[in-house]
Amino acid sequence: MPQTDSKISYDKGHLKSEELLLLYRAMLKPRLIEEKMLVLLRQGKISKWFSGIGQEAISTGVTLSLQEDEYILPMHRNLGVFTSRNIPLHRLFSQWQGKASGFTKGRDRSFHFGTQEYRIIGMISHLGPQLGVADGIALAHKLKKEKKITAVFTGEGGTSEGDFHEALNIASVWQLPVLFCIENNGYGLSTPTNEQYKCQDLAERAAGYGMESLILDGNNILEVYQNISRLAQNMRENPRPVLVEFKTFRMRGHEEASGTKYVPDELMAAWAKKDPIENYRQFLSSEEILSEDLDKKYKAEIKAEIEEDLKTANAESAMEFDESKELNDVYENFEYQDFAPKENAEELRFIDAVSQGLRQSMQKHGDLVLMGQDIAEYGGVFKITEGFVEEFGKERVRNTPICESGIVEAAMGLSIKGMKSMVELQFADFVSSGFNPVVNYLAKVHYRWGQNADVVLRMPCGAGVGAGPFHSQTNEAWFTKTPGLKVVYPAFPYDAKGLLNTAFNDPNPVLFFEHKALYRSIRQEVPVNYYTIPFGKAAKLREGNDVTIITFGAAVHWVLETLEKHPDVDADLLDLRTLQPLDTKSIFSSVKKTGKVIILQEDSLFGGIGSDIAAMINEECFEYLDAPVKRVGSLETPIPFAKALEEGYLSKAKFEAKLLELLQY
Ligand SMILES: Cc1ncc(C[n+]2csc(CCOP(=O)(O)OP(=O)(O)O)c2C)c(N)n1
Repeated sequence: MPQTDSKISYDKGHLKSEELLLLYRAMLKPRLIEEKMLVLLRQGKISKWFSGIGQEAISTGVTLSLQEDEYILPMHRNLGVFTSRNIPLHRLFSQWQGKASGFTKGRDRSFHFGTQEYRIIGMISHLGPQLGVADGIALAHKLKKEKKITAVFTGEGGTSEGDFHEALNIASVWQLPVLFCIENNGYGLSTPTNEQYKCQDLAERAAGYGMESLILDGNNILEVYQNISRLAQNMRENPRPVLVEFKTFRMRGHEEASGTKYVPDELMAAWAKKDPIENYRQFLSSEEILSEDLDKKYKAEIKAEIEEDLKTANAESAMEFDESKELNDVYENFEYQDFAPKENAEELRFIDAVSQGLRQSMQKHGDLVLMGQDIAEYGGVFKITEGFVEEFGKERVRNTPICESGIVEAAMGLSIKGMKSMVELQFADFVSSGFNPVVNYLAKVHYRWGQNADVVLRMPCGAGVGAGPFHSQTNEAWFTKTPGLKVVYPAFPYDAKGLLNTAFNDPNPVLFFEHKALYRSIRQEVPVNYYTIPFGKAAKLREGNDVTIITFGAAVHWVLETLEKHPDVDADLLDLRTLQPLDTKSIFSSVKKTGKVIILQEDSLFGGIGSDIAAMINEECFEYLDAPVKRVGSLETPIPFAKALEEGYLSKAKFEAKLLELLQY
């Protein structure tokens, strides 16, 4: 190897001069952009900057090793991913300035965006969730036999999150072609590695998941590029996940304002000598591949491009607030298509209706994948997917490890690849273990950058079955308050089937609540054909003039029992069926007619949807009211196990008295 001042030893292998130069130029571009950004930051022209200076060999090396139509999920320091995919710089600048030509219409900042055009799926702030999203994209590739890999980045700090462990485990169990890239840059914000993890190298973790791993010098572009190119080709042929730990260093603060005081000077100085660009420049010049003139030419060209594109971005006007545009982008547009029920019907239990709807949706949507714990051969704990493996195969009916977050994230990944999916939560209570991706990823992704999340979460929920605090919750209120989600809550077999079919046609994330106490207790004639029911339309189960009763789920049946006992009560009974969208029209017109309203919910009272409905009625129907709006909810305690305690807890016990009280008002 020729003499060089380089602190990094390079082996150019079979790479030709043009390729070697291309790699140099690719690293130079993010560096020069960053240098410009630091100036703009000092001038107060941009608000925040996460620097990747010193880490360029990883972003550019990995990106250039992949095919252009392979997905990459980068982090906040991976500018080189974006520039290596040749995104026009003015679009990046507009994105950082919150302008319309960026990727989020000013709705999200910095690198928090995705673009299908460039096959880049940006992070959400929570760092970890994208690791599971990469699993979903890779699963789609695998199911479609596309021989593509997916690369996803994390810092070493992010590897402490549960998402990392879940994603690696899922990828390994399912042998998904995901390249997990850890950029180990020494610090997570101010936390050094010895306060982040205890093993020698993070690559060791792969063994625990039955996965291969590799450690690479993240400052050596040739080591990165050649190894990842080879590995990627191999993974395309033999799909499997691989964990790569890139050793590198973060040369600037976590973000510019936070500084680097906590980093010892000697450490900084040692790594400064290992700068990936300067060392490589010296190597190329010692090899007589890069002349001084060519180097100058590259720099001048890139700087000119930066200046030109900055002008374009600066000239673009700032975003203006338009309420209807903001509201219109929360959900992907869905044109409801009505499939009418036919006459031929059979009596089904609630549970059979759900199962039949699911089966017919699987038949209708060839790309629909079901995921959940024990849903394959075992048929799920409630047996809703019994026989599905025989009919649809194990690729589409997938048992999952016990990792709700990772699976919701994988569902998101499938949607990025245009596939539909269902996640069966074994019990709705366990959605708390997958809460973050539901409320922060699925719910916000369409508003942020126009990507839909075509996911149905099935939520067996509710009390009355003596199952205690962790198998009895009806937790719809955790989701009805989050814009971007749809929430469906049927009370009858007929509705359950039709609404479930609609949920799979709707391209948005739908939480589908199924009350366990109704599964085997409620029967109804259900058309055997495939039919749909639109969201946002309450069912009027009784027509009356004295009082409006508003409810949903199992509570509908409690009301029906009460009305049986009191045939003289002349009530309008509304079963909401869907909570988001909410049929406010039917609510208001009924209240305006009767002048009295009682809202019954199974959940404990405070902060439930009943409170919002009551507030809306007060605002919209005040002058029509003959009595205060009455809310009835369960006790403000967790849900107890013993029969008498559970009965005492439930709002069912209070409803009759409250109704009669209201009628007397
Ligand atoms: C769930 C979550 N917790 C905390 C944070 C705040 N935070 C943002 S970046 C960061 C450090 C990340 O370190 P690392 O993953 O090593 O990446 P690096 O910034 O070093 O590239 C922290 C603590 C966050 N964004 N998300």
